[in-house]
Amino acid sequence: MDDCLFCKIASKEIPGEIVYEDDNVIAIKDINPQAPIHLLLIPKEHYDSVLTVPAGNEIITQIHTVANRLALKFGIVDTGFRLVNNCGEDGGQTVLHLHYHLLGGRNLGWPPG
Ligand code: D5M
Repeated sequence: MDDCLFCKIASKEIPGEIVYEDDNVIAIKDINPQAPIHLLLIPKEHYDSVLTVPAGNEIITQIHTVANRLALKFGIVDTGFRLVNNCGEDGGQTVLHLHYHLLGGRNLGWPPG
């Protein structure tokens, strides 16, 4: 997409603090971290949200696999972590390119705000 922040980060048109990359997924540090570890897992292909991922598409599984690897790499497997997808306005989605937040490194409250 032409005017999409995360498309531009994925294509390196604008910088992001990249911590992981493969053919389909990029992970960056969140610019406004809500926990000691706060990463964004972003598919390189543009989807507005989880609602527009076609049935049978593997990207969600791939993102979960990357999340597990990064949780290990960032040392938050033993203490626990949270993988969050915000969808739509009430869900708190502000960037209209599918992404998951990987949060850890502190005790995360429940329910979320
Ligand atoms: O999450 C969108 C997230 O994207 C939010 O936590 C801030 C983060 N953000 C916004 N711009 C940037 C850049 N340039 N680098 C890294 N992180 C960024 P949402 O679920 O849509 O509210």
